[in-house]
Amino acid sequence: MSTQLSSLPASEASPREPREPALLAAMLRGRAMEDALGRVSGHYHPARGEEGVIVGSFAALRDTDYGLPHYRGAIVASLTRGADMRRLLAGVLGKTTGYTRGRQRGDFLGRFEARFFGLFSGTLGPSIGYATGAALSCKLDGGGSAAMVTFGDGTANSGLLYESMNMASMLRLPVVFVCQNNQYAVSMPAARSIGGSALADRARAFGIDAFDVDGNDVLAVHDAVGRALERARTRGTPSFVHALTYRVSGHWASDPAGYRPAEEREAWIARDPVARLARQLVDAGALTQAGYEHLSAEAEAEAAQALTQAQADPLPDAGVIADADAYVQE
Ligand SMILES: Cc1ncc(C[n+]2csc(CCOP(=O)(O)OP(=O)(O)O)c2C)c(N)n1
Ligand SMILES: [Mg+2]
Repeated sequence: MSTQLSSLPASEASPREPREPALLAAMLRGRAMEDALGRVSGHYHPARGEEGVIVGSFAALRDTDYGLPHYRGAIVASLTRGADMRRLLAGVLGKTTGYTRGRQRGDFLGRFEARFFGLFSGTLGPSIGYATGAALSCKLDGGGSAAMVTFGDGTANSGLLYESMNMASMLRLPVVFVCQNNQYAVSMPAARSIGGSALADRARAFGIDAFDVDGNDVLAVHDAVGRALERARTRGTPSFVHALTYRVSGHWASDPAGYRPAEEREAWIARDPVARLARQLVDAGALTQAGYEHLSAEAEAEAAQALTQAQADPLPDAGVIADADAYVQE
């Protein structure tokens, strides 16, 4: 499956390649890649169930925009932006063939040359500041491009979000803040950690346009983020998109997540974003059930092959890790 979304126009279907099949393929490939990884890494933080937010938002970027993903789903976001699946998997396994050549966790960083930045440490929050800085550079470069950052509900309590929203409002920066609210921060429910008004209201308090969107509806996310990015590119204004979704897996692949009710998880699995778009396409006659199963099987075969290759790739020599940076190829 070779559908690339990096050139997909924001919030509109290309006449030759309608966005729905491309978004479905991107979600299926991302899920298959993460499932393959989950079989060999219990420490990996899966984004299962959150693909609607991740794919919907990152597919709305243009090549000239900056994208800074939340750590959960960062490799799905990178895949959506055209990265190579084998290299993404190799990065998580610490191999030299990963985009960071084994110097930094591949699920924390990404494909730098695609204007795709990740976390530079395990600390959550700074990427919101980096995105705001990237938006300032877009503005200083004369406009026409934008920056987008996704972050979790737990990270939404970081002070840097509020400093960044204030700066974005006052300087009119072309930045889109997207909250990937999966309703948990490790074992802490968002309902017990986010005080006061709704997250979108917090953004409005800074004079920023803010929208709530169903995060399990990839088309709604793609529309909302696409419109916000277009406003940022053409008018230079910031936006905030609050996308409600659910963390179907544990905090990491081997977390049994016994701290939350099984019925809650089951109710959200019934709203799965991948199955939902597939059903919409089948109901509309744009895809057959057999066609859907073929696409799924194709994504799984691609992921299995990419994982086998990544596992066979070499680890870096211990000596080079400390004396070369993660990105620069000497
Ligand atoms: C500043 C900071 N505080 C705490 C942590 C530890 N930590 C790692 S993941 C995580 C949960 C973050 O929740 P959220 O932002 O909702 O992301 P999710 O894991 O749900 O995708 C926490 C608290 C951290 N990495 N950085
Ligand atoms: Mg969360």
